[in-house]
Amino acid sequence: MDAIIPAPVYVKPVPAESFTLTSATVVSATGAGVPVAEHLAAQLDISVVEGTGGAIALTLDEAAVTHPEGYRLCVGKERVTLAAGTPAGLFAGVQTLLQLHSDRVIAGGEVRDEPRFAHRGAMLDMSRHFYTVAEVKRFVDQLARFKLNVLHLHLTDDQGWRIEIRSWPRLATVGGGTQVGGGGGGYYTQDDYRDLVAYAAARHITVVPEIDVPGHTTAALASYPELNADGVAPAVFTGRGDATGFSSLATGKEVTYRFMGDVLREVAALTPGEYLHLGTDETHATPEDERLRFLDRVLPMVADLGKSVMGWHEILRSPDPPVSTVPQYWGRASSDPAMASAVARGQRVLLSPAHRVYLDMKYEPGMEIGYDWAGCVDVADVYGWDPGTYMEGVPEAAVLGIEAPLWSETLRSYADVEAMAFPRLAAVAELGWSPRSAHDWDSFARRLAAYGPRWDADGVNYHRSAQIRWR
Ligand code: TNX
Repeated sequence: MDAIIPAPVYVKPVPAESFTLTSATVVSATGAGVPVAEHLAAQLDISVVEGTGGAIALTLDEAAVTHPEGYRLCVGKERVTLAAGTPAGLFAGVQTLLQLHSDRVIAGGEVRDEPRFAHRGAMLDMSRHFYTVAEVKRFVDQLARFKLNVLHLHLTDDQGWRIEIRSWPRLATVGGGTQVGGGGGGYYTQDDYRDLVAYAAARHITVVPEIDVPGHTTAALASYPELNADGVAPAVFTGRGDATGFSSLATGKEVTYRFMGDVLREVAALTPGEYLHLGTDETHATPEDERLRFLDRVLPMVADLGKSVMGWHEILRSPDPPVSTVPQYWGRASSDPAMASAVARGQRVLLSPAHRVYLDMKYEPGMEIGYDWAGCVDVADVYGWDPGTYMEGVPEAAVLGIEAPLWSETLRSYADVEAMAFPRLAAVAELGWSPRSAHDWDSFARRLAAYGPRWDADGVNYHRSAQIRWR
């Protein structure tokens, strides 16, 4: 009961009331609760009945909670009851229940819980190194355990275009043909992507696809000469691109807008979530006046598709973006006038300060993988800030949430993804979910150490940070 990550709002352990699973234990649910019950049943190797009579009973009841993702969990000797107002709330409660379970015993007591921020995300960069659908699903499974609810996919960059666009097929077949270091590469067909989105949705995780424009576009430029200002396609790019921001779509050509319209339409049609991410970072190769004109034409395309825009915080350098536009702050300053004025005009923001949550930074000097341009970022650095007070002029109510990006230039395999993501994402999850009053490094470090065996059991290649006393 006292080891849950992220820490719940309220926990009352009653060890004498622990519940023991037997071969007869069933989980019950009705209506939209049934898929959540099935998820739990698969994890505990028990069965589901429709109705209200299971020894483990899941109930949809809006009156039981004060937040759409909230839940109440009571574990007694005879019965386990979990109530929430939505399937997402039940799913969050199920994650808590699973953390209370060990060796067929569910620790007794009561939990009441709800999230602090709406957006609790991680980003995977499959452009610099490609990850298979199976690998991304594995990652999704691990996000779900910590109540993370957004997966941002960095689908395009200089080194690779990773999503099939039927009206521009060479993007995937040419632009997706390689990656950092050469060879390899790959792309998701539209069916692959749909499958991934559905898999995430079943775990109450929303996919935010990123099409990074107008810079970071060599893969597109190599696929179609007409997208280049000089009409000549460059070679595909397999370097790390440490001097980033060297490519640009031809923002002065009409074909570029036909391209953007087609790509955004196809991606929007595949994406149930509210947001499309347009990147817009490091556009050093795009003249600023052309960049503004480009955004002035492209932002309304997203609105016309019924979606809202996310972008790296450089998106704030655009003429009057819709108030729904969410800038993702990746700087290291605690004050940025553009962010404060965005908030003043009603925009909400996503926080990803690089020295706190960039998962491609090394944990400590001397690691083989990772960058250190934002410094080394060990678990205590990830844990040691408050998104609600981090930025001047950005009060907690303006913070949509936090997100930890994992850029892939230096990564060699999916095993490296796990080492960089875990345990740091557990700290991100606690910052995103738990009330500030629960924030306590010593408690978190102890709970994290206790979590290690669960990662071992899942076969997760987590990094044994020296800051934690792993068992
Ligand atoms: C900066 S953060 C980038 C990425 C790189 C990353 C490496 C951002 C919006 N752009 O293109 O992969 O640094 O840490």
